[in-house]
Amino acid sequence: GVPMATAAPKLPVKDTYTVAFSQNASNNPWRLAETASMREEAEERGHQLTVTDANNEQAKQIQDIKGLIAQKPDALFIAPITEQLGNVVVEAAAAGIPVFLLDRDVDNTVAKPGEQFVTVIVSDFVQQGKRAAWAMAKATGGNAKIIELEGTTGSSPAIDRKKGFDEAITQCPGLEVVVSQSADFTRAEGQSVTETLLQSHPDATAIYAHNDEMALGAIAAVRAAGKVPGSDIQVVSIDGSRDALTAVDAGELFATVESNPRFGPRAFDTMEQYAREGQVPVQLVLEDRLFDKANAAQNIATAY
Ligand code: GYE
Repeated sequence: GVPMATAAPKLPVKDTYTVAFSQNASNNPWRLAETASMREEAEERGHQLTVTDANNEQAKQIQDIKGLIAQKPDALFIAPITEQLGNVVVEAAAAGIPVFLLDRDVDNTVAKPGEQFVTVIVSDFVQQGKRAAWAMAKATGGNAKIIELEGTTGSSPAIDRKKGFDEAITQCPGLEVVVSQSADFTRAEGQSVTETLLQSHPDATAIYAHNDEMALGAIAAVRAAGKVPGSDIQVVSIDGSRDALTAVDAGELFATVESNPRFGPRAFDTMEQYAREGQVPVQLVLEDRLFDKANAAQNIATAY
């Protein structure tokens, strides 16, 4: 089983807590859904929640976290931009504040779960990458020249979604990644990077995007290049946002592997359990679904 976090700073049992959340960006619906889930759940439970937004800038996130540490919250949630944020997690631990990582990890040689931070609550990003590859095999009949749009360089989902996809396609000799480039998890870069890559790789027949926002930008670029998304170019991505489910239903996106952003209930359950029991597993993995033509439409109404 997963080891338990016991050596991180303790959290006393209280009725309500002062909690801080360092969010890394608010530039996509996934981030907004995560922040909303944290706020709703905090309010529901009577916890006081302070949220900062790092604007997708690592230097700002480090400053945000230092500022939050100075406020001495009972607990600190961090959604780190990249794995490079270990040092500031160590600072929080040194200040006696229990840290919980949300949706991305840090370099565990710098800050360890169960020691400098309590736990990390994530999806299985390697598995998501594999599922995206299996969907790609299905979409293309196992033959494709693939453009890969990577997430933010150095972020754990970008690293692991690439790893899982690469591992899975070793079993599919007809699937080949012809070029792979970061588009920073944003729709605008997804579009501009795809525009460029479709010109340098006119033989590409598919796009694997590490998140829905980049896939939606890519679909716009495919259309602008005079090609038809879903027939000339097959597109597969990860997240399960409302716009992506709509694109699946329209036949422009073949599938999106879910990466659930609604962390609030799990985050506060874990925090309260840590206070009560003094230990929780050092990693908590969320269950994700797959959205394709068969179930996209019926999930649009509840999507973010
Ligand atoms: O897929 C993406 C967001 O870290 C799991 O980050 C998260 C990813 C998510 O910007 O849309």
